[in-house]
Amino acid sequence: MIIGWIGLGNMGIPMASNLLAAGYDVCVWNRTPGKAAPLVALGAKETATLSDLVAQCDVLFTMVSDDDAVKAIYTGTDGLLSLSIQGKLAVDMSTISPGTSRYIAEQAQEVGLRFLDAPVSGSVGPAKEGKLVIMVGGEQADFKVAKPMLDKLGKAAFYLGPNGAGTSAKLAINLLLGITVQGVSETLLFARSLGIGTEQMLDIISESAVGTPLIRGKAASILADNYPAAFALKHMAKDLRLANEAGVSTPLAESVNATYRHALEEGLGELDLMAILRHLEG
Ligand code: NA7
Repeated sequence: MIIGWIGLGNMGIPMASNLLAAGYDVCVWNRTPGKAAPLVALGAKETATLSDLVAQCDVLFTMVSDDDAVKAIYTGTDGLLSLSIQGKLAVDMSTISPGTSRYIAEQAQEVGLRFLDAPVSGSVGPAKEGKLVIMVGGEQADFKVAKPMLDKLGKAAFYLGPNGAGTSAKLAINLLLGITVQGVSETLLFARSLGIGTEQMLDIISESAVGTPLIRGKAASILADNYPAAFALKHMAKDLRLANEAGVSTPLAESVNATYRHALEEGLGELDLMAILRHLEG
């Protein structure tokens, strides 16, 4: 089983590294060349074109930014579906709308490509440690084929039903993430304006019932007012927008969606989502 990995961003690199470390043969391709060096050093083979990648691989993983990127990879000119791909399995781990997942699955079926939507919860740290949470939609038989590989990427892989079910669950969990990060930010600012220092408040939150690994993990970044992207704010904004577009009544998430949109407009998109605190500080 030779794996093709498409998308070498913040998430793609550590995830593909884990498959290499597990002993899989991995070929890699990225739109912008020059990002594969750390993987090539671990034994990956970099291909110059998607066509070369497809010719050499049985299973294809995609981990790219958003709906437009996934459409470009699958249905764009010279995209995967234009290639000789019948009988292979594609696993899209990007976070995109359930509608786009279903659309790609339908298009894939027309050319005999099996397709799973399998987005992840967890950012760069869990990706490096192989501790992502993976939510999968598609045929159960295909999930069983992918499962041994998913087990090298995550600590849990949930099979949820037909195509679009994985991306639906991902939007739901990230709705909670976006709300939580704004909630922590407002809590810290509220405490600060009443004279309680941020470090003390973080300690209190951490020891309380609402203390979570997420908040503990962001504490150093908050105290240093330094937000290198573990999960870029622009991607969180995208996920909240997609959740909002699902048309379900979520009053809190709608308000949080607006905050992230304003933070994007302020130019904070490339920073970690925790930079929402900097945005709210004004
Ligand atoms: P990054 O670090 O922003 O990386 C994005 C990747 O997507 C990167 O490899 C990009 O290639 C690729 N990309 C973006 N647009 C395109 C198009 N149009 N065609 C092909 N490839 C593209 O994102 P993360 O790794 O943090 O996140 C990936 C997903 O997981 C995302 O959905 C998150 O919400 C969760 P480039 O290097 O720019 O050429």
